[in-house]
Amino acid sequence: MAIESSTPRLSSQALDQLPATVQRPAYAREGVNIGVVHIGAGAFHRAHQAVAIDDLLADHPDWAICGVSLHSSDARDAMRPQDGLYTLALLGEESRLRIIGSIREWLCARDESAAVLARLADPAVKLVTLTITEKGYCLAGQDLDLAHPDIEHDLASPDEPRSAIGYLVAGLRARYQQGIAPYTVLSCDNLADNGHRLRRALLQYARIVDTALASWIDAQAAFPCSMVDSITPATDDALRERVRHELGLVDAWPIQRETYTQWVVEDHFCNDRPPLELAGVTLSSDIAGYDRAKLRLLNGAHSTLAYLGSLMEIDSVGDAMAEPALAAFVERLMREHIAPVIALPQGLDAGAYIDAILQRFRNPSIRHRLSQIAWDGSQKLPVRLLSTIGEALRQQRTIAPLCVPIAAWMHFVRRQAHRGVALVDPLNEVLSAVGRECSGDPETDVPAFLALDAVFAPLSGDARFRTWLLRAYGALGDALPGTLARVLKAA
Ligand code: CS2
Repeated sequence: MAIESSTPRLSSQALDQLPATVQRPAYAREGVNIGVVHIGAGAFHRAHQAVAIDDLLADHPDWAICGVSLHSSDARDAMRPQDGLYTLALLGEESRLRIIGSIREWLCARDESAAVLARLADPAVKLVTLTITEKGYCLAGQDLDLAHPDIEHDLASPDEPRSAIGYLVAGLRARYQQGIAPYTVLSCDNLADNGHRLRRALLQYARIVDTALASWIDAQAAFPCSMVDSITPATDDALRERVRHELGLVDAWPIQRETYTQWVVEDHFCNDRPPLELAGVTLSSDIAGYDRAKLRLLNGAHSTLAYLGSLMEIDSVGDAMAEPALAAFVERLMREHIAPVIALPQGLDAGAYIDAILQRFRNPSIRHRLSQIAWDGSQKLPVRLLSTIGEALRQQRTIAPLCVPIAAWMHFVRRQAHRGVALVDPLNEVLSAVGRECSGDPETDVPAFLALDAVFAPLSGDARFRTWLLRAYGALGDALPGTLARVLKAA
């Protein structure tokens, strides 16, 4: 965005002039040291993990963050002129602004690769966290996708990596060669078993680069799993304007999120760690249950709203929840077709958890666009909905309603392709090609999607899945946006 010259910019110097209502770093920023490297320093990290660290720095100054973006320089270019400071708007009944200072250094790996590698090799860095989204792991099923262009590139030149895995291994290799203890690698992405999957992929890569290094990583490094939760709508002009108005300063890239936040981390570190529990983080020996509940219920419901809502030409989660048939459908899906199928963590009251999710979706202070949630469907659906369908099939339960959001995604892909709109999805090319060929006839369209192994592999041959998907696709296909509500009532 164009920065107005007349309004001063947020900076360390400007902190003293902020209104008293605005919370600011409770520590002298020049006195903190970098102990964490974060790869993927986008909105979610800045709204979530960076805030937990910000809470700790006054008493634990050695855990400041070096925020790395792998490809885009946007965050670095926006943050450096602001001394790395940014505004977080917490949106709830009492919305408030807070200035976050925990990211002390901002790097873009694309043009500062040496600086990133030096940070990763720094013995003071003991933890590397990641939010690189599902696609950033370059996986094909459970394995590393060796044909992924970034992985191919990195394997050919491991000292000049492009991918997150390439960077993590290059950093570990430098530490191995210099006798420095490895860092803990903590995935904070919406991926089931995120730590285990990352460990497996990273070891596959390391074994190709150097078997002795791979053995060292296998024996010495740790990859805890974690569950992250906080709804973080993309930054928009309304937020920039609110921040400018309330601070009297320009912030080139403020962030917004709901007040609710949760971070559950498996207590399995191979090096020192920040005292995360003091920042409200739950350390647990088994996070699989929390992870499942969040991914299948909240994220499953989100993707359902995203695709059905988009077909109904609805813009945001709040608007979708104001559509009675859609709200009722998503609630029924969670209560009757997801929660009973999945193993929930002991002590979690599924009813209350779902109530809370519905309330969060209705948060009137938030405008969370469905188009943002609709991104990367090919990566999200297997984790969020297809895994539940697989379990429901094993339990001989009905899967009819669970097939509705999958069919909605197929129609969404088809509609975007026919409108000539590219999808935000790593499989855009292949999906758009399938979508362009779709005529609306379930008998030809659905099999074309099911042939996409990367999305449907374990389920595509299941006759019950195919039958219910054909029905759902047919029912949605006949409906106009205004009449979709009737289809949902019957689903
Ligand atoms: C959303 C998530 O964009 C999406 O796909 O479902 O980002 C969701 O808001 C977060 O996982 C909530 O913790």
